[in-house]
Amino acid sequence: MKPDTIVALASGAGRAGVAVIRVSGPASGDVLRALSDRDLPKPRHATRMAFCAPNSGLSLDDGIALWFPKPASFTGEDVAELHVHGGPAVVAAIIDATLSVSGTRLAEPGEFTRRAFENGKLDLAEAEGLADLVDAETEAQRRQALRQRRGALSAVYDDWRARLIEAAALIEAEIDFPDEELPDALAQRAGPLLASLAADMGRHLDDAHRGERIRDGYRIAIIGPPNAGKSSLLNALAQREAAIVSDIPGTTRDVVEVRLVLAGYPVWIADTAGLREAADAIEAEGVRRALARAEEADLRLGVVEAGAEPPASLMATLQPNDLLVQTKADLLRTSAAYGEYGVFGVSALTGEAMPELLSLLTRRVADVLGREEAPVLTRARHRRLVEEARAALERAIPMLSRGPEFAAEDVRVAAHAIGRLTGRIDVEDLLDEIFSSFCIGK
Ligand SMILES: Nc1nc2c(ncn2[C@@H]2O[C@H](COP(=O)(O)OP(=O)(O)OP(=O)(O)O)[C@@H](O)[C@H]2O)c(=O)[nH]1
Ligand SMILES: [Mg+2]
Repeated sequence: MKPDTIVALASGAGRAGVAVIRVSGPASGDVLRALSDRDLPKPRHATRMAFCAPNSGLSLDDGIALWFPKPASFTGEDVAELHVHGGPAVVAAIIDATLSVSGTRLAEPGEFTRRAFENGKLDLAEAEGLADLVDAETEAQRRQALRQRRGALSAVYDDWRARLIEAAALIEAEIDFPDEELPDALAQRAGPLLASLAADMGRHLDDAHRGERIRDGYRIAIIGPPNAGKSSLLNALAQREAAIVSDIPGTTRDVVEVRLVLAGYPVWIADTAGLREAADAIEAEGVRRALARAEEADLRLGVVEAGAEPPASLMATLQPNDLLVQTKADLLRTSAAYGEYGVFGVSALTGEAMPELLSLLTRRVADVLGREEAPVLTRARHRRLVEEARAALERAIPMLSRGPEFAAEDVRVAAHAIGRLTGRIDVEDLLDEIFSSFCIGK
């Protein structure tokens, strides 16, 4: 069956100098002819065009048309791009005109990218990289997304898959021809192959969630007793009144999050409820959320008032390499050191030592996220599948010595998980979920 020809505004919605309307599918050429009343433009050459309504001949706008005959197009189908003036009325009129051509309809979210995937123009990891590139707001996000879009992550996964297939072939050969004198014992050949793969996967997983943090943000949680000045500290870091400050202990109940960009990396700083025996059920829920957020965070910023001892509940929540700060340094001149946590005296009120605290946080974030090395896991979906593959290999390796048939199934499970990463195999169930979350093609 001939696929529908899909139409969408490819540039951002709203008023703009230029808007780009993209058309993909077998009727794309008909759309260009119907709107311009002339032959198709030369492929991939910007061609000036007067666009008019197909039925009435009414003039709609002057612009540029681009014609990408299949397969050399983004989707692999015939694609037309109409560059018109970016006013909402112009865009609406041009889209209406394209939809009057038979076989066309509006695209679903992500549908252009989905067609590109289905026509083998990009694999799933590359498509995710493209979606991230469109969403990238910081320099680090842009670099990471571009690498993934260009296939750096896919190359890693494809290499693993090829090695798994090689190991599976060795194992299957031994199952199929058990009596043949194979040159090496199976365990000797497939064993090291699988072990080195499991080690590579382990290294890939053991990355402090760097790729996911660059994509979704590094998470810092501010925790400490009530009235310590946590909300004031958040506001000072954010340079706006994000959280309510008052001298009543127990003011903050919900987790209040602010997004910052430090050293080019996205960072979420969360202010939380003060840790204490709660006075009521709502505060108890606030404390529960505070502890949960602290646990999830990449870094906890413990806060105590200058001169006060940090309570046991706070010290129990802090982990090695976390930071402890004394607030309200303007009230007191002494500064104590608390064991392994370097203590910092700051004042949200006067701004004292705030630049130092900010640069310390910036260094922390850059140290963790800033190592430019091999392509990294960027999504929980990838982590899940790589973990699944590694677990299968770890089951398979010791089984090899018992016989090939004991290891074969788990090696297949591992290859299957890795194949799903790039969408080489069996991802029908994932596609709707993945592509509907893409904002391109909307
Ligand atoms: N002098 C001085 N007062 C401060 C400073 N930071 C906060 N305060 C005051 O301390 C009180 C408590 O501040 P908050 O920021 O609301 O404290 P909190 O830790 O968020 O408190 P809860 O939300 O109740 O847990 C307020 O009256 C603030 O004005 C500071 O650096 N210097
Ligand atoms: Mg507060």
